[in-house]
Amino acid sequence: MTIQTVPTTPFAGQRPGTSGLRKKVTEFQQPGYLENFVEAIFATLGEGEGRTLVVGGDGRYFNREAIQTILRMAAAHGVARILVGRGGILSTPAVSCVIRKHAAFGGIVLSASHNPGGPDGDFGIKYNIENGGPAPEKITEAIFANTQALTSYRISDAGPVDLDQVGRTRLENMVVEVIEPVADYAELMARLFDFDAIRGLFAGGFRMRFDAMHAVSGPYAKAIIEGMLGAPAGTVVNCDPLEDFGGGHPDPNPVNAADLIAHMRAPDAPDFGAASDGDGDRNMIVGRSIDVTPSDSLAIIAANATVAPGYAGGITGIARSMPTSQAADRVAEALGISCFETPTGWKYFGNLMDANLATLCGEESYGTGSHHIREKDGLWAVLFWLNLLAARAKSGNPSVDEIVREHWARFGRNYYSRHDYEAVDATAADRMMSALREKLPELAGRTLGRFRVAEADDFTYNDPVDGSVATRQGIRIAMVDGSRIVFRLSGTGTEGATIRLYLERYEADPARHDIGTQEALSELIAIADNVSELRQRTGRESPTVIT
Ligand code: VG1
Ligand code: CO
Repeated sequence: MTIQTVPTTPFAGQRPGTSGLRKKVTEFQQPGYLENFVEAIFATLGEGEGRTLVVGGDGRYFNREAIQTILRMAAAHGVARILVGRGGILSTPAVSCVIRKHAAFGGIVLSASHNPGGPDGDFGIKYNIENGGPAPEKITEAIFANTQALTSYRISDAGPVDLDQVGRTRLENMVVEVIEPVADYAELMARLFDFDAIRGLFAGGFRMRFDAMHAVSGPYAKAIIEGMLGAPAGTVVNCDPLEDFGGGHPDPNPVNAADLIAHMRAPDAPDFGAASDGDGDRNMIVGRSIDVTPSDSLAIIAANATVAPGYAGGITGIARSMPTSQAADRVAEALGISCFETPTGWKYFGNLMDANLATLCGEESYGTGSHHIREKDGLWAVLFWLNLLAARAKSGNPSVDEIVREHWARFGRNYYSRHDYEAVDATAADRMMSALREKLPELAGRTLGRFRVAEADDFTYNDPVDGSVATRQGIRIAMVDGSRIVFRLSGTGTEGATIRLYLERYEADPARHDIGTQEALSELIAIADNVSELRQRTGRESPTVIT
């Protein structure tokens, strides 16, 4: 066993995006590609003999190979102890949980989340810091700078480590501890939610369908929902993580989880439907007639937070990403707490939670979470809804649809939709964004259709905790009546550019809460196209995906 120093040259394009470095598997398979990025992580962390790290992934194709490489490189960089999920499996929220619980120095998450997997699919790698959250921009930028300056990487020639046996082994001087992926996470969930009440709900015949989409939340959902909460076997479906997610797109939205939606609309539909994504940090909540928007889910969780034991003392604040609807802002106002607006990506929530300024956080992209960890957490959101339904069961027959309708009746409804234009020509997308940026100064005060523009800008975030500034985080056109049009380019795609158009309109009147979402937003959709010339510039007639 020796530690080798292997000469290398930089690869272009290793700048982490919204959530780590995501590329085609074939790109990661190039000799030195993964090694360079991991070397850049260690170079950024600096010397630190004696540290504990955590590593795990969503089980997608290349996960096991990548973990063996990372273990051999960690051993070569003086890491004292590394915790790795059995089979190389750890959901993103579980990594965050394990880092915090075991006071690790940080962790490496292997996932491309909602992007498809398999030999022709995507792979990804992300570094999380000691609070359990994604590294902030100053660290990801330092990692990128290091990828461009490398001349060699260090790696042990020992191994491979048996990832399938729980227990301790050694690689060089480093202790490798293979842990049960679900244990620490399940223990945390049991402390946050009223498991007795949820058990009672299932015992009373309440039926649920959890679609794990052949991805990493399967083992977690099965152990907790069927194992600990007593839901009947078969409640959790598609629960074995597959290297290619069964050929599907592990993204829990009504388009990609169409099978779940079909089950929820069938005559014998269960009471409650839920799904999660590739790495288990996203969630979708589905009732018998309503697919709950993630923005509404955040607002509803906030309005009802105290039903769950973990939040019985109330919440200090809410944070949402800028494109997420303003439904949560109304709840924050009613509760007399702050609502923060951050750029897209969970890394911006970490400081707010560390400073206890925000308890709950959410994104329109099916991401919800709280300060229990520092990642969004799919199963957590599902357990919150189960806890809420169990609490409501005490005073009648609970239903997701009723809870949503009651919420709209009290706070008004924020009609909301996201239109994605995927794999668009990158130059055309950049030109569209630049042209929009140039138009911004003249938009304020203008009348567009029946809307008047209150404000138009390219979102800048000033972090209230560390004073850091993030610029160019998305173009917002805010109307006087609270409606909004937002444009962003995705930072997680691996092909061309993905344009995201976010649309929102507020409706206070309960008599008008039953309009189809696209219909309710149709005027804004037309205005968005006019202002941006999106169709003309991209040659696309319609979005690739509407959620
Ligand atoms: C997308 C979502 C964003 C989310 C990110 C990571 O980013 O819009 O809200 O935080 O994915 O989610 P982008 O830059 O493509 O819009 V996950 O579940 O893929 O880690
Ligand atoms: Co994810």
